[in-house]
Amino acid sequence: MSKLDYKERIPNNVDLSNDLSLQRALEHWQPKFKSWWQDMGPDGFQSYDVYLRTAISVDAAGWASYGKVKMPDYRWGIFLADPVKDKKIHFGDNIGKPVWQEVPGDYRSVLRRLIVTQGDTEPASVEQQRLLGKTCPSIFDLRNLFQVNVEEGRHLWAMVYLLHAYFGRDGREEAEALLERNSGDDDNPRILGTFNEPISDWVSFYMFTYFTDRDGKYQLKSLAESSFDPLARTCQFMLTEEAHHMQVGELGITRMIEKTLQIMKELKTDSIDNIRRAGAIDLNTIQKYINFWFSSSLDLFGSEISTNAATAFANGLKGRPDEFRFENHCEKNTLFKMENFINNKIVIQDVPIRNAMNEITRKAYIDDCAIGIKRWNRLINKYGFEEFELSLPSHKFRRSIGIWANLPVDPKGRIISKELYNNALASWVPSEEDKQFINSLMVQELDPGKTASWTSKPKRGINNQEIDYDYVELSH
Ligand code: BYC
Ligand code: FE
Ligand code: FE
Repeated sequence: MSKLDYKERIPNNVDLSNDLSLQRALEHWQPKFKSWWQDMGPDGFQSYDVYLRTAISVDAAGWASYGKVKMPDYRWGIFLADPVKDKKIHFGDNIGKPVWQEVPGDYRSVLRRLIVTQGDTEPASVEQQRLLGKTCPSIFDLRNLFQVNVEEGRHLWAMVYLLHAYFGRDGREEAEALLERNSGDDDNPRILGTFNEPISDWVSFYMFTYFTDRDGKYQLKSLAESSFDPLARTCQFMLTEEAHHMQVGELGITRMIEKTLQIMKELKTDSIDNIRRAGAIDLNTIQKYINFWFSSSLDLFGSEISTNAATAFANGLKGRPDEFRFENHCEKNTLFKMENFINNKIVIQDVPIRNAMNEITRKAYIDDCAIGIKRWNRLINKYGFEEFELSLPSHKFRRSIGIWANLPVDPKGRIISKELYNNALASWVPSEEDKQFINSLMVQELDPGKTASWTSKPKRGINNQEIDYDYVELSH
């Protein structure tokens, strides 16, 4: 197990001090990152002490240390999981050959595209969440937001390290461009759709960390299988940080639902108006936010049938999440049954598995998303409101990428008329009115231990601290 070196200007476990030109290149990028963080990172709170965890080693158990840090002083660095001796390629056409420590010339541009796409999402999410501090429902939540933000910043560092260390001049240019594209920018937006959607309220933040960070989990799992060993090891370590982001989402949604149920029980009502008047969020509206962020995140897996995905698998650049669970790691002439939409009809088709990798990953993701839904329904039952059930909409609903893109499909997965679809959409995803209502609830609560009206108090503090501990120190 390697300890992380925090004495260096750029903390790392890649022996940076022995590669002076790389160190210099990264030290050149570092101030640009810091100035991006000031301009595009969390608005406000930059001079406050925040109770943050920082990695101290790269093994899965006990890697974190907790303490109060000002965000700009966070020790962003470069941490890769420890190497495995004599590691071999374990999927695709090159099974059994040694993994690569350098980028093979043939795969250079594809690998760079994957790393840039991954890298682009990290700062994008920080930009999307930039204003949320102004409306935090508690300082517990505020601290969680900032923890997620600094770690996404570190994920950016992870990809920038790979670009600088292995892709020469174009890598350095791509690293600069990662700070130049901006979420939602008309002229120079982020690469993937979801990362240009505004996250202007905390309901969206929880949904994003539940659904979109979970895409992160699945993409990182796929890249953690890569034959390009530095990429695999980087992603393995990123996954340990990712788990927390999804927990923030799951806990946030759970607390919000719990508050709604308490109000429903107290007032003996399921009327949307009554619930809203009491300052809570009706389950109907929560379902709409689920519909929005889930459908948007499904697009992040790419097309169901993809030659990009087939090539990436064949060449060993990107595997399936948990590749070891599959029997056949080559999948040369194997087939996968999937639905397709041809000549206005849904047909069942056999597709080469290699071309179906995006769909296979998406299916694993959907099953994972369903776990939280099941838990929330159990909670709803516990409060005695069995007539309500939250659900994931169909994977065909509101898609913009792949087979089902731009088809009028309802949340149950039925193809309907365009007119019906357009008229009903505002009842399936948050309408302007819903958003206005949600925004009216978003008031900043900074009193330690207190929580905004629309959510319940967490049951446990962070790292065994009291629930009303001052996770963000406001007197500074
Ligand atoms: N929006 O064959 P196709 C995370 C493009 S999240 C816009 O369908 P492919 C995080 C695609 O780029 C994880 N464009 O798909 C979460 C391609 O364009 P080019 C991020 C899209 O290539 C929260 C074209 O359509 N990591 O970490 O097999 C907070 C045809 O591509 C979209 C990665 O994404 C879209 N939704 O797969 C912070 C991993 N979808 O090249 C962080 C790296 C597709 O023809 N990326 N396109 O111009 C990849 O593995 C792949 O690029 C994708 C797409 C899975 C995204
Ligand atoms: Fe990330
Ligand atoms: Fe994340």
